[in-house]
Amino acid sequence: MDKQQILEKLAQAIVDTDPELARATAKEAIASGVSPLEAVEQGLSKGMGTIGDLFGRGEVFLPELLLSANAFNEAMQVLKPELEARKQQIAQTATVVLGTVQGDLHSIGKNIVATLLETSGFRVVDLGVDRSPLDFVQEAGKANADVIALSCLMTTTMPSQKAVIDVLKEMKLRDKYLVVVGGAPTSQKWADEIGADGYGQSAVDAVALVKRLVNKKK
Ligand code: B12
Repeated sequence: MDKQQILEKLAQAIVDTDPELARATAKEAIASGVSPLEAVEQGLSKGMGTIGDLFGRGEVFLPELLLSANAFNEAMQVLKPELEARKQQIAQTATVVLGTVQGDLHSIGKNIVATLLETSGFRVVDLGVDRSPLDFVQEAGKANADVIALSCLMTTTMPSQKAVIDVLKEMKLRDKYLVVVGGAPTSQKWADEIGADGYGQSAVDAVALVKRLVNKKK
């Protein structure tokens, strides 16, 4: 099976909500020399996008979404150690406090961002999901963070990203941190609108963005 077929099989395992197939195909990908990053971005995430579209059109329902998320996590158990094994040895000094914003329970994309930032040498404090604006600000202070990274997967929770920036401004802390946003409904336009320092479309973008902003601020 060539690389493209393996990536398609990974995506299909997510659409078919099949954890065994997802795990086995992830192993097959590694054994065949497919990069773990490509397996995540071009395989698993594509499948997740497809099931999300089917859900959006009312063709599948919440239980299927949950099962797809489960299959995704199964495959990640194989791929995460492979990503970590490729960890870059260049020591980064920056600390990133990352979480999904208030009202939003989606964690898969955030977890990938956390893994890639870590494997690129950043110190990551993962706050989990559904965290209030004040939580972000307080935890950033405790961690002596350089960057606050906000994940959001629903149009309805986008205002929670803005709320973090508003709280930072109110507390006169806005200049202390770089704030980056991401998640499917967000965009560069949105980042500009709420006064964030940057937007990343994918976990790979998130790493490039944080590197660029941190180096610029030094
Ligand atoms: C999986 C999923 C779930 C799972 C989540 C499991 C989990 N542990 O995360 C479950 C089943 C729990 C779920 C629940 C719900 N969901 Co849901 N879900 C999805 C789905 C299908 C995929 C999301 C995902 O994991 N994608 C894969 C990852 C890898 O991609 P990603 O998250 O976009 O992350 C990448 C980038 O965005 C970026 N990124 C992410 N974060 C950040 C942060 C920064 C700083 C940067 C730079 C980059 C970055 O990097 C990541 C990797 O490349 C989406 C559809 C979609 N197309 O997004 C719907 C979707 C987000 N859900 C939706 C809905 C409606 C819900 C529910 C309300 C359903 C319900 N009726 O209960 C609940 C909400 C619960 C809540 N309060 O949050 C809607 C949202 C609609 C809207 N208003 O915008 C969507 C779009 C589906 C749809 N088409 O209608 N969901």
